Amino acid sequence: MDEIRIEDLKVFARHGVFPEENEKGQNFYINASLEISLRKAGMTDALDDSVSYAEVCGIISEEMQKHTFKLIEAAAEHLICVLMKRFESIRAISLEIRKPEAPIDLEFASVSVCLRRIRHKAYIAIGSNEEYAEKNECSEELVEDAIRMLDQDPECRVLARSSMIKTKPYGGVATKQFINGAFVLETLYEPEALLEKLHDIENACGRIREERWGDRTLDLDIIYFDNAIIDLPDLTVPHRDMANRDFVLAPLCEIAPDFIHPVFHKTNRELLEEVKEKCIII
Ligand code: A4P
Ligand code: MG
Repeated sequence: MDEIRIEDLKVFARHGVFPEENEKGQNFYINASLEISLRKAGMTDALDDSVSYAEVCGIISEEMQKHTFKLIEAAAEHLICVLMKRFESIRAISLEIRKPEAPIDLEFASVSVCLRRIRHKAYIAIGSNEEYAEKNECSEELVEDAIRMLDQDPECRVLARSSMIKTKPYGGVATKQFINGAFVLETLYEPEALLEKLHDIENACGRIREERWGDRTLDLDIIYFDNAIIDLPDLTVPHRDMANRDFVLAPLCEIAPDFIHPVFHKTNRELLEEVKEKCIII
């Protein structure tokens, strides 16, 4: 992949754990590597087909000075989010912040953090078949809240969503009617961090984990994550049982009918045609 590189951009800012660092300030040095296809700009010789490194340096400098973070980790995460939002053609960013004047009573050249973030696409199934009594919110409101919370997360953006459908409980444990849907997220989270984020949102929407496949205020499942095949103790992607569920595949077909399941090598449309148990209420 092509890259645009920025080396040792010097910014005077006030990040640090100690109050004197926030008051006095110090010099920080930023290295950034932006992964982006430069083929078109190479052919056209037009700045519009690339990313202006002057603008990137301006944004880094301004954001570093505008905010006061305790940790350079947080400053770096923030810079990456801002740059990814501003420049959609950047596929990945590696960003290093060096702090050579860090308050350490020993001889050292510099301390630094280096973060790398990649733009991913995750397909998420959403379902609810219980109201959140404490907040008096019904299933329709809960799914809207959850999608909004994800869209407002600095590391996520909802690119497209399906309509919501009514479905019969599947699996023989849940008793009440569900509403189900799907959406596609652009995200900078890696799969396990995304799952953690989804669990936080389920919890904020009153999810209590009593029994597997039981009634729930909110369920968010990762169906696909790019073309990844993941088999971890807490995470299986593509979702283990998705191919048996019309209430997952029909909403997915609204937003990605031709997406190919990386294990079964069939499109969502083909998988939907093969589902035997029908749960969608027409
Ligand atoms: N986990 C593993 N892989 C994934 C993944 N791809 N996405 C783990 C999300 N979670 C994943 O899930 C249990 C554990 O699965 C998680 O801690 C995570 O580490 P859970 O959400 O705590 O419990 P659950 O939802 O009861 O279990 P499970 O197996 O995820 O059930 P499903 O697949 O979510 O099915 N009928 C209709 N009509 N509509 C529905 O939406 N949903 C279910 C639940 C049953 N019947 C339904 C519906
Ligand atoms: Mg689940």
